[in-house]
Amino acid sequence: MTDTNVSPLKHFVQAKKKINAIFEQLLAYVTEGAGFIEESHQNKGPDQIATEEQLEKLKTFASKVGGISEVLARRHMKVAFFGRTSNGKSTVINAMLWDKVLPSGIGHTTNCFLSVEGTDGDKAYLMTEDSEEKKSVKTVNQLAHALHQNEYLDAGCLVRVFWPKSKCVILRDDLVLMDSPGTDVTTELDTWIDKFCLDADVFVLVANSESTLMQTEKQFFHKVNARLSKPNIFILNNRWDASASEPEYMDEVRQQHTDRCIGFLVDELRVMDRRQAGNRIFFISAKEVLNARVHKAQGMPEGGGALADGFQDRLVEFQNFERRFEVNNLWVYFNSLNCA
Ligand SMILES: Nc1nc2c(ncn2[C@@H]2O[C@H](COP(=O)(O)OP(=O)(O)OP(=O)(O)O)[C@@H](O)[C@H]2O)c(=O)[nH]1
Ligand SMILES: [Mg+2]
Repeated sequence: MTDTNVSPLKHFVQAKKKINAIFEQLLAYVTEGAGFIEESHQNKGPDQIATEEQLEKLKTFASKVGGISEVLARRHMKVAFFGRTSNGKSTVINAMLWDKVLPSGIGHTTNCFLSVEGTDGDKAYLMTEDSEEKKSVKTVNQLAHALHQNEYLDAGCLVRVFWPKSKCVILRDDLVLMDSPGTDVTTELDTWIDKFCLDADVFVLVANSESTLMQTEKQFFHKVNARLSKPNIFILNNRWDASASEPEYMDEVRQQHTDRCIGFLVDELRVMDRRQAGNRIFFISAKEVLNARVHKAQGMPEGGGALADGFQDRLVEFQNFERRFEVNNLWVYFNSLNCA
């Protein structure tokens, strides 16, 4: 499993629980205090302990504390993954979850929005927008089957997958990961953005390192950028294992991709500066990481088969992405509290 002992998100979850408890107590004290003073006012006797003005202040204070504790308790971190079909969005999410949770690959093209969030129970289930029913899922195949069976599903609808927190460390951290159909399969980009993106905290563009960033992918982010002020974006150049077959071009290709991604984030979207952009671009192989993690979870050696050259470097790069991502999420969280 992931190294949770040092995970910043783990500290965050503990801190969040403590803060919640403190605010709940504070709210109880303030509400009780305000109630007590109000009662003494209603009696209009000589034993009034505060002025009308002080009572009003106390009530305002109580409603502020109530508002803050509500935001604190409710806050989820929603991360949305986009990119052209087959770039590996579902595989990236599975790799982060250490398990084949979402269907991916041939015949398993994601045909609607799929969110994955934690449940305290020990059984996975899914919910569709059209019903309150919790439909059980045991395996990826079942999930894929359920998704294909459901004729009402189209690219614009959302299926929520609830996965046991006990099986997956990052879902304990109140994270919601959202998979999407490829940005090239529909022209409904505007509707998608309104429906699924306006409340996303982080966007991950899963690009294919075997080709360059496509216009459809860029266009999508231009539209997001027009609706949200400075969206928080990461770019994953996936399928980097392909570079192992042509090592002589690897550095050059990596530099080219990096320059283009930086140009996109800094000059085109203007969402960050060059220094920040350098920390937002990663070269990974989600498929390798997923396989390695599934093998490890089953107690088998990490590779479990022939590994392409440079596997360890790509694995470390994926871990670096996850670490940066966690730290970024903390930052987003505290920023959002400031605005609350
Ligand atoms: N070689 C290689 N193959 C990968 C990698 N990541 C994903 N794949 C493969 O690419 C295929 C498509 O991956 P998916 O994760 O289904 O891609 P997707 O972006 O979710 O595709 P859609 O749902 O159709 O939009 C699968 O067969 C994966 O095993 C990678 O890093 N390297
Ligand atoms: Mg997919």
